[in-house]
Amino acid sequence: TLIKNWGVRASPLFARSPVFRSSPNVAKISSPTETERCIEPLIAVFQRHAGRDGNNSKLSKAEFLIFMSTELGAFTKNQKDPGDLDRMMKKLDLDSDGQLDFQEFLNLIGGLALACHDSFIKSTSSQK
Ligand SMILES: [Ca+2]
Repeated sequence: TLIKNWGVRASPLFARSPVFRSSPNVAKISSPTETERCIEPLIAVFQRHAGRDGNNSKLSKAEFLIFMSTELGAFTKNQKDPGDLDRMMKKLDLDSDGQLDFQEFLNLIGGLALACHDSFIKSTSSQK
């Protein structure tokens, strides 16, 4: 399957990660690329926040709210209605299990990256 193939392609990336590099069977490996380096902190921050309740594979609603206020404070501050974060969580929770797994979390990160990219494009095109 596609996901399986992706896993195979992603494995050298994990081998380069400092977390996995300590493994004795991993021989000398070149340093990670800029893109590869971007992925690891995303996993780390997700696991750190998701792990508050002992299960680091899913963000509960309480963990999501802490994540939003500590990691995305500038964004959260702009949300005038406190119900906005509730609605955001509901929208991100695609399987409606009340928690965000890493894939659902990535939709949030991807959405934010897209919004940043769009505003960057707008600001650079208006400079011309
Ligand atoms: Ca979910």
